[in-house]
Order: sequence, then C-alpha cells, then structure tokens
Amino acid sequence: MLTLYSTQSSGNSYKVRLLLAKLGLAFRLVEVDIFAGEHRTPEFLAKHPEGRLPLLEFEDGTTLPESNAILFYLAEGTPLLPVDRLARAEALRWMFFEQNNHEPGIAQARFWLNQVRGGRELRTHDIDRWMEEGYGALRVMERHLQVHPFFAGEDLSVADLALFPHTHVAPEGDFDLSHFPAVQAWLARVEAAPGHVPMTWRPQEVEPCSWRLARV
Ligand SMILES: N[C@@H](CCC(=O)N[C@@H](CS)C(=O)NCC(=O)O)C(=O)O
Repeated sequence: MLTLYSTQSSGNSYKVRLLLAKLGLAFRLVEVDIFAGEHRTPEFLAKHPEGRLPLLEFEDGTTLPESNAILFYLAEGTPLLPVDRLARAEALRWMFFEQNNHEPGIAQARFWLNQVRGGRELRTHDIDRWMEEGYGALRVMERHLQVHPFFAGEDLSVADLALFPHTHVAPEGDFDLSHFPAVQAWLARVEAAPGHVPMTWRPQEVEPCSWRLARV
C-alpha cells in the first residue's frame, strides 16, 4: 500500500490527498506535524533530505517528493492526466506556474499570516511582495478562466488539482477573491466535480508520526 506523509493544513499535501481520494486509491496516511518539527527529525530526513511535505512512499520503500511530481505520477493512465500531447504539456505548464508564480506569494502569505503565531510581525517586510506576486498570479488565472473552464484542455486535470488547494484558501492569506469572478466560478466547478473532498478530509485510519519531538 502507498504511504503518504502529509500535514493536514498544508496545501501541497492536500493536493495529493485530493487526488488519492478522487482516484479511490487506498493509502496509509502519516500525519507529520511541521509545527512540532517532525519533518526535521533524522527519521524523516532519511526519507527526504529536504524535510518537506508531502512525501509519497511506495511499498518497497522508494520515495517520491514534490507535490506536483506526485500528482503527475499518480494520475498517469487516468482521465486527470491528458493523453493529448499539447494538453499534457499545458498541464505541466500550469503546474510549473503554480510552483513558480502562485505558491511563492499566495501560499507563503497564508502560512505566515494565518498559520504561524506572530508570523505577521515576523515577516512584515515580505507582505507587499507576497501581495504583488499573489495578485499577479490571480490575474493570470482570471484571464485564462474567462475563456476556458479548466487549466489544461476542456476538462478537470492535475493542473486544476495543483492550483485549487492554495487558491481556495487564499483569503486566509489576506487575498480578496471577490475581484476574480472567473476564479471563483472555477473553484466552484472543481468542488462540484465527482469525488471532491475538502482539505479537512483524511482516510479513516491516520497514523501519527512516531518521531514526535523526540529528536528535534
Ligand atoms: N515544492 C514542494 C514544496 C513543499 C513544501 O514546502 N511543503 C511545506 C508544507 S506545504 C513544508 O514542508 N514546509 C516545512 C518546511 O519547509 O520546513 C512541493 O510542492 O511539494
């Protein structure tokens, strides 16, 4: 069985939980508490030297980090990864956009302004840059979604699953989505698609991380 090392509140981890749920794949979920430093323990660093979540582990112990690489791997052979060569490249294009243009502003703002106690004061000097980058990414998405229902091809794909998690919680990072009606309509379309689960969803059996604070 696949094991997913995940942090429930992490948008990058949610991408993978969402895809696994949609595909109906059974998996073991190990909750890693980044606020307790569990991702920087020797045990986790032995699996992923960068110490980041999510991390997918195969039954033979092989590991795959990077949320979008995991999406790409798991979606192979399913309708969520386009077969058409150009649509497939378009999916990759938007997944690179998510990492390079979207996540650095939108996810960082949410993390520091909403999730880290005192983060707003700690990172005051970054807020303007996050807003500029985040709103820039939202404008690009809005323009695309004014003429397309989804990001790659005409149907829901891994590109949408890569962009949905951090976008739907962007207001937690002070972003006002009311200026982006096409983005809001797209969020509703993604949520309405079969098999969608919210960020709070997890499989019934969740294993706590066994390295809890012991060796941080
Ligand atoms: N590019 C990576 C980013 C992974 C990442 O930064 N994950 C965050 C949680 S959303 C994390 O592990 N943060 C803890 C840290 O960087 O110390 C991906 O998409 O998987």
